Amino acid sequence: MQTVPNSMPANIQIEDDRTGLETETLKRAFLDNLFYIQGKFPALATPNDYYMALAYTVRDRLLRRWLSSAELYTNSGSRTVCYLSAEFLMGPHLGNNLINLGIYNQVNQAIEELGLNLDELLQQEEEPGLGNGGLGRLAACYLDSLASLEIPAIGYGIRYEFGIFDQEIHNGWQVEITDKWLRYGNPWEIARPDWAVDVKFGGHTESFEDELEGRFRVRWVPYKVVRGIPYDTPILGYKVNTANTLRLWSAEAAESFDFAAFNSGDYLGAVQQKSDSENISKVLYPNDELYRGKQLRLEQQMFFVSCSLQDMIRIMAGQKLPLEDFHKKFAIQLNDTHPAIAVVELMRLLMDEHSMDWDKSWAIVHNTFGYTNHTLLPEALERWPIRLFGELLPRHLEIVYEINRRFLDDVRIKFPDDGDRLSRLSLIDESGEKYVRMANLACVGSAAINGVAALHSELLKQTVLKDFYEMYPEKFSNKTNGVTPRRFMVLSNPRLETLITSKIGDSWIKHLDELHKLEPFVNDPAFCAEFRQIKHAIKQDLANYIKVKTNIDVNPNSIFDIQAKRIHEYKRQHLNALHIVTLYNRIKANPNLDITPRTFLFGGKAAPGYYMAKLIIKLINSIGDVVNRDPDIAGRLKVVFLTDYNVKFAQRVYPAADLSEQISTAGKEASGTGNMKFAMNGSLTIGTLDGANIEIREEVGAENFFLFGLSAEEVVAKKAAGYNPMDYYASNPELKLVIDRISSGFFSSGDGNLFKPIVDDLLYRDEYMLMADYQAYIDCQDQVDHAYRDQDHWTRMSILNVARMGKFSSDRAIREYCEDIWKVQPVPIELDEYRQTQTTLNL
Ligand code: HTE
Repeated sequence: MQTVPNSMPANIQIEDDRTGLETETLKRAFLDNLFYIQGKFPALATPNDYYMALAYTVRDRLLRRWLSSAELYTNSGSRTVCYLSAEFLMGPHLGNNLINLGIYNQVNQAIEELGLNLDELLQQEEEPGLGNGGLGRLAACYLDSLASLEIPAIGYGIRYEFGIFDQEIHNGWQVEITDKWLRYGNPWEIARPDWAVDVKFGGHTESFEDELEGRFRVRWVPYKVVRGIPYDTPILGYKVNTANTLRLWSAEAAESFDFAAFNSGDYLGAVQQKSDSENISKVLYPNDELYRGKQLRLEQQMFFVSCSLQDMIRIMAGQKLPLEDFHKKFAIQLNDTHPAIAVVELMRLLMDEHSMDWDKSWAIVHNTFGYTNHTLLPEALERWPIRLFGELLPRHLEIVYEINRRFLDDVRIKFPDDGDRLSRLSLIDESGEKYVRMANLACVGSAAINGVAALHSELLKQTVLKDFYEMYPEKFSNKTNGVTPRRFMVLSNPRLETLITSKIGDSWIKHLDELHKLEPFVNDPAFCAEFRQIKHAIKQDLANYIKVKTNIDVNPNSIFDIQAKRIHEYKRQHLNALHIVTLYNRIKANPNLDITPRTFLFGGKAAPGYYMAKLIIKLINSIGDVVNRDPDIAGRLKVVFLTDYNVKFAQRVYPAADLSEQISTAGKEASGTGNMKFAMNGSLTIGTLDGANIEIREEVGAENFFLFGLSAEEVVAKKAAGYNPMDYYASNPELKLVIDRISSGFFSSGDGNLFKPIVDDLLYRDEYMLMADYQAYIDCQDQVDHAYRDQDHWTRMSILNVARMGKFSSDRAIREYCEDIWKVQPVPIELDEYRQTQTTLNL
């Protein structure tokens, strides 16, 4: 394969093994990587070896784009977006890179000719699960859109050694298994140890007079220093040459041994210090929307923020840009408050490490940051006890106090004699034990503040950030979330992609609004039939997968009714469970009931310490155990818990849904993004007026959306009027029967205590108002049942959902951020040819 056959004409060129896209070249490159990188020949190669060989083959084809992007950004000093996020839930890279490079079909062909199967190789990839849920996945979608729109951008985060845990279900209960995603190596990252930076923690501060300027300065004498090593992953845009960087920091000891401790004989103490340092990037905290004031978490935040800011300063120095222009070079977005310490750390770096004065530093800092809020839930609000904060970050506490002093002076001028307002706005909570309020810090330190859906942004202004809205109304805007159609349509649903493209061409993939061109096809019976066949085939695939994984038979002609998201009381998976029990009771009472067969699918992880969420998982599995084998049900209802739901699994699930459950208590789900992924794959939504559901319904049309339940305003009013969930139990016989069935131990082998915490909560507290929404939900589900019987009409609604979801592309969201907040322009990349010809270094 390495030599030119004699028969080949002399003018034929051999393609470069690292870049060529001909089938023969791809095959040669694949075998070359198998041999020289994996060190295997085919007879010994495992499926993982084949995956790795293919991953390197694809990575090679990315590198010229990546280096050309880096080179142009370096030479042109282009304005750059820095997306700071404690989570990036990237999902598998291989398939996405094949799509964005536009070489899926060529590679598929080459792999087939080698006697292998591309789908099987794709399944080998262990996904980097470096996030919990929507917030982390949003960061990943935004990186895809930034690159696709040719915007210079860097994603900064933490290279957790253990990402979100793998979920197993034992006897119906969730069991957490550590996620060893790096076990077989990660072909997508390149370590850059020469760009390592040091981060200080603890110790004390000393003031001194600057010898040159005679100015008051502060020196921080830390207790420990941790080194951050950057690991870079290329983020290729869709069919462009732009390849941006995801830069994740891994923590190491600053020196491999503490020599002082070592020489004094404390060998184990020295090793201990080393492993303490490495602990910082060891594990992702698996709580979604639940704040826990753990010191290690604050260390993680400070660690990646300081590494990232120092990296930006290094980049500016490399480009010979003056530090005074920091805010012109970089727009930094804070993904919730997890990186909000950046406001303080940038002040410190500019003042203490680069001898800038306060006013100049502050002018830069508060023009650099934007802050995105992702939740209104009070339990998610980050606030660090002053003592912990001051012990870990003594210099930062001083700076926080000074920012606060100056800020509160401004507040006094705008709102004289309003002490309550001052204490609400203060960066320090002084109502009891003292805390640093991170949302307040983010608001003061940012030029722009946004929520993630229209309702959420309005509620922010009326509730948790009301005082900040009154202080700085001009900072506030809405940026409704979006998701990338490359991963969540093209990659995950190739059959639908092919059908759509055959009708309207492929430019919808970059301009999702063009899906509108599908609307006329709702009147084309052949199109509708094909659309319906595709949905059915995908459901059959998922049914096969479920059979293999769980040995449960599910009927692909039944309604696939899916709720896939983190398990949370506010998301109300247990309301869905009440519906299942309602239908079960109806069939038990009337075995001949005329009911549309349904398969209830649940997927999602519970935070390991969230007892109620774990009990909800057990409840769903327990109901499933009874319903699935009750002969009276005769297969009309099936309940399946999809174990270990993650991005890879999600890509199978969204395309297979008929009905998408978006049933949070109104006002609680900031946006949701799964709701978008389902709808753009032709699933109909049953949902409340919450988050982005409202905007989805506006787009797809009320007649193509199953709406139920209290509005956010009604929820608040009902609470204020004195909500008593027991009233609903007492007055609604069908609801009473459902609750009694669960309490009786019917689903728990007679154990009437097992689900008592759920039942008691519903009857006596019901914070999330399941009881109030129950009847409306059941009525709406009955409408779904009837609607599904008219398959022509259902298909029509489904097609219109796809056709009208264009707004929810992350490209639209990112364009809005670029125009309103970041003020950045595209920088198109020309592919630099030098790699193939250059044989000397032009230094
Ligand atoms: C919202 C979800 C929204 C998504 O962000 C969420 N917010 C968090 N997690 C989410 O999925 C969050 C996690 C930890 C701390 C604070 C917030 O719940 C992206 O779609 O509605 O904006």
